[in-house]
Amino acid sequence: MNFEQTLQAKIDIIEQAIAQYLYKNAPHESKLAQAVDWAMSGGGKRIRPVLTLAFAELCGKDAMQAIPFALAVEFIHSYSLVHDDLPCMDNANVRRGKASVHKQFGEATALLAGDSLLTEAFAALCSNDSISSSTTALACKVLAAGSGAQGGMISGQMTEMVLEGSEIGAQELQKICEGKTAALLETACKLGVFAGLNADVTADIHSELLLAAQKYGRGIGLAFQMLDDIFDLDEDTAAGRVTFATLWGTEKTRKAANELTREAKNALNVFSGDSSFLTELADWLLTRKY
Ligand code: GRG
Repeated sequence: MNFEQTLQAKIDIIEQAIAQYLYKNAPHESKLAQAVDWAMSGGGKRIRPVLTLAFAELCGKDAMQAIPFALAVEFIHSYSLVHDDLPCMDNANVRRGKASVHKQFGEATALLAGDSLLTEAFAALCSNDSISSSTTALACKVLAAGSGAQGGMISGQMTEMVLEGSEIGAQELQKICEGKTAALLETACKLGVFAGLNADVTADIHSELLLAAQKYGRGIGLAFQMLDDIFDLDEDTAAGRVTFATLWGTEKTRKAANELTREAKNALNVFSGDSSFLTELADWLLTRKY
């Protein structure tokens, strides 16, 4: 299989796992179930869960063992998009080419659908029977840190809100993006390593692998944001926001994204497994058009 086929095969596994999970664990109230379904289906690139599966494989495990961790990270990502679209945040009417959850189901239901996905993420994480309870506990901590307010996704979002309208520079912007975008991508990679090792993940060799996964996730995460900023510039949606593209222009932003991708790929050298898929994924993210 070539890269694109391998990527699609992983996405298919994830789509099936999401559908199965939601079918089995649908919220009791049917409007909420529909809103959760709406948030989870249609158009997401599924980059984060793909990363989790790929890192588990890089560490020598079958991707299927990483499914609950992959679902957990995609649930967190999806909840963040639902909440980010709310009228009190970005007030976005459209997400992934269709009505945002609050436009379709109302604000209160969208809020609860996001809450429900956030909660379900931790339930999914803990439902991994093939992983030891000590590894699951560590994975839980990592997911909370990556998505939370202590340097994680929430902290990036909050910093961005606080600094909105101020003349921030590249350093502050990078800090925001490390939280808002890169933290969850790093988490996706680290959870893959947890699923892949499923052993004493605090051993020295394992912490080296976790650090490498984190470096890779951070590098592709920042590059990912830089590309998004270039798209926003093209589409004129940046509207007064400071982004890498408004600060540096397209050419410098692309160069920086290339360099971050190069560093991300280098970080994979400490793994003894075949890292070609993750290398190609990093390059592919640079060439994506959406
Ligand atoms: C919890 C309200 C709240 C916000 C958290 C995630 C987030 C911060 C805000 C969403 C807006 C945004 C542009 C965040 C940066 C991360 C990013 C580029 C998200 C989009 O990820 P993709 O492109 O989305 O992977 P798909 O639709 O493919 O899943």
